[in-house]
Amino acid sequence: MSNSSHELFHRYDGNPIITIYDIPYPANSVFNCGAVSVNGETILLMRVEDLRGISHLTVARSKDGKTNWDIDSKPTLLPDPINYPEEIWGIEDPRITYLDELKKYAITYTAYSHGGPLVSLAMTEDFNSFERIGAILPPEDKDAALFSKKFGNRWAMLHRPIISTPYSAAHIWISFSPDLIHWGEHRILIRAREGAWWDANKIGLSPPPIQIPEGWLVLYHGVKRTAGGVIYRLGLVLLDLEDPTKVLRRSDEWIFGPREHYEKEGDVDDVVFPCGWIVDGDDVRLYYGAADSSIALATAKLSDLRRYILSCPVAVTSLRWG
Ligand code: BMA
Repeated sequence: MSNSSHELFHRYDGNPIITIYDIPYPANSVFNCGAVSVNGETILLMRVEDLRGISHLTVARSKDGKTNWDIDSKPTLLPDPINYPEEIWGIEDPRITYLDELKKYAITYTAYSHGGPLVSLAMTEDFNSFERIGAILPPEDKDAALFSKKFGNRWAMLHRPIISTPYSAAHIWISFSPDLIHWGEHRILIRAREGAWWDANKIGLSPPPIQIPEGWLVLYHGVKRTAGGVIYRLGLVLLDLEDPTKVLRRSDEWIFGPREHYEKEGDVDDVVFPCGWIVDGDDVRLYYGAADSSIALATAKLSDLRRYILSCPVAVTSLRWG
């Protein structure tokens, strides 16, 4: 029942829910994961970094989405650099969107190529077998997720080209496609702020946008550069339901940021990095990588998120090309 950004998400008491000690084979870390509910079972598609520093994806399943995780005994989806050379340095940070029209789950993930990170796509019906579509956006680009339905006859995707120079910043873009493979109509959608803001200079999409009666709810991360390193925090945006190129609202304050020890200390300190959230009635479960070292859970009420985003300022900046 809160209008305060500080109380929207509550950390689960049993955090972190999955650590490297839960992975049944040798690896360095487990963190950023996509999340979906399939027939009432929670499925996490987790980024696992191996002992070479190269990441792959592994599935974890749980009945209640909190405990008793059943983790695949070996990597579920390995990079395939023979057939997909852009995966030479691993696959990372999956976001999962169910496409009702195709009756398939679309997984957008980062492939780490010789040319830098880029956006790749794979499809699955069961999280056992996967159909790779391959690279869909060239480097440098990451933090991509699909909307769950078409607008007119085109799919839409949010993503973050990195193109950051002394004169430009890393913003969230939107692009459209007739077939999920060929993407165009690229435009800047949500701009990084400037100066001392928590989301100055570099932002990126976190989990896929979710449809609510008021529009599309977007959770994004802002990366603040400080003398002590960077801090990853989260904010909310509302996009128009019919026309997602329109930003309606944006939170000024971050709504969630590193606070507990497992978020503040790890392979990369001060990071909360969600790639998945599951809506179950009025309950929202947010699964996030903590300090690039473990997976944690925070919960919120969808009604509180809706009330909060509608209390946020109307977006005033020009949406097209800054
Ligand atoms: C981002 C991504 C994430 C990672 C974060 C913090 O650029 O690479 O996978 O969690 O940095 O290191």
